[in-house]
Amino acid sequence: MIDKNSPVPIYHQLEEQIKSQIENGSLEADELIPSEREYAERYQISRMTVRHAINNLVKDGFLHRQKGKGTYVSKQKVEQKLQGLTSFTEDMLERGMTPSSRLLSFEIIPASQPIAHRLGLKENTPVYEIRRIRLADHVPMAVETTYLPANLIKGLTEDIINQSLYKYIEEKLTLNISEASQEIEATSAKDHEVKHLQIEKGSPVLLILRTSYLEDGTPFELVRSAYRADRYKFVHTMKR
Ligand code: 16G
Repeated sequence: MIDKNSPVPIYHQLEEQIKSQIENGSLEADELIPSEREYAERYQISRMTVRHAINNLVKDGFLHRQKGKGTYVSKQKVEQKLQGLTSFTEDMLERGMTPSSRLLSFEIIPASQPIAHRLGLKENTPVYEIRRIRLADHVPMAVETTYLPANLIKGLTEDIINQSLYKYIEEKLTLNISEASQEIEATSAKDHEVKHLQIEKGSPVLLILRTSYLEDGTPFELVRSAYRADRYKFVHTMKR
């Protein structure tokens, strides 16, 4: 409840209260929250204070406004742990979500200099270029472009790519995926990402560039993924 004698500002107390209602499920995703007037009456506080709290929750992505309708609870972000090298399919299954892909293009191309360099290949060596939208419970989460040396990751088909690339590499090709190095950068979505991720122009995306290696140290993939920043966050634990 709200404690008017507390040194904690009232707007902040209300913010925390709404946040815990979202966390414990008493306010669900896509639910319309009470109006400013209702909150003001319920807690005997000013509408300005309510607005302050709600504005902050909108800014932090817990709530969103719909013109002429009201303020709704946003879908909470998918948390992706940065420990462990996992595939998109594994990540989503672990969360109880259904992974799927929409293939945008799939071809073999000669590797450009920067791609060849990162994959430890000679320029123009044939590589698969795979562009797919990755979805969780049918909601687009990321646009991913993957480059794989064609004479190492053999026999790829659309069917395989529509399921799990890592599963194919490990189970069918019996290659041991070992480690990856990754860069994460914040940018605003490019036009094609806006379209494929169904987000608004200028929305933030998390850009990930990953090079992954087999057990013997051979680089086997170079991936550029653009994740929706409104639905995804990366978490990791640090030991000292
Ligand atoms: C993830 C990986 C990507 C990998 C893919 C395989 C990141 C940033 N990227 O999306 O490197 O190729 O999983 O997924 O996590 P799949 O086995 O489901 O095809």
